[in-house]
Amino acid sequence: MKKIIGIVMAVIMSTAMIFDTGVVYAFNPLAGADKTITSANLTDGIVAKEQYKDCLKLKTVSIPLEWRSTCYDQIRELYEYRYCFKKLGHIWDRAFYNCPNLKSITVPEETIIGDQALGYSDISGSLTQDQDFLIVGFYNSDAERYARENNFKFQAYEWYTARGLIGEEDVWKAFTPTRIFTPGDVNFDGVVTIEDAQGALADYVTNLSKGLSGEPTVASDVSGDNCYDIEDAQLILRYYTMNLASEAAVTWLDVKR
Ligand SMILES: [Ca+2]
Ligand SMILES: [Ca+2]
Repeated sequence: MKKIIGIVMAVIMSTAMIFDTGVVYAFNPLAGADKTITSANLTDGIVAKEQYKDCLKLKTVSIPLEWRSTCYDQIRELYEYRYCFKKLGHIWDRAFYNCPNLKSITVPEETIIGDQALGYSDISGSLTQDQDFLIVGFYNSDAERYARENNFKFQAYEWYTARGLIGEEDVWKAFTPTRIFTPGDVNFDGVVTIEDAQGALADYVTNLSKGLSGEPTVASDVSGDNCYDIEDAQLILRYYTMNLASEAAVTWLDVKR
């Protein structure tokens, strides 16, 4: 059994390397990070308020994965293993403010995200939002809440169970990324168009007639109030028409101002 466990762990750890390519930086969180870094590996349990603020060259942020052996399943008579991200309790307010080269971050299930912690900048002199910023996280997590309320793209991770890939007795759990949710793209074709505004309106009418509530996702709940209703349809239409009329890209922040 030990040998099998070792093989399973080796395979998973090699997979984990995909997520763990950053450079480890040791620092005092209260002093903030070195502003010249290009990558960071979050190992300290939290990211302090404004810790990476103004790290203009920062491109990649990774969070180590670690093995957690979960249990021996008495009924199925097999071991179940799971690997998870290292615990990261908080990414505090404006932790990655003014990091224009950081385009994506993967966030553990339990991490709480503070105000303007990700995807915001005032380098241009006024508050702006990186509309292409991608948050990778888990359904029903605070990362999803932050992406929904702030209109950032969101890619969900889902757990899956694999069995018998290495040893017949072993089960291991891992996660795999699913679709990317783009704010306002309710028909999931990758862009926000008039069809999304029409679709959102149609969803609202259908749900109203059936006495149902629409499902508030990162794509559908662009107002960020945890409801999918007429307000979202109106905002999607406004986002589409404002972008149509403007030469420069109009962000959700602009639309909601
Ligand atoms: Ca669309
Ligand atoms: Ca809404």
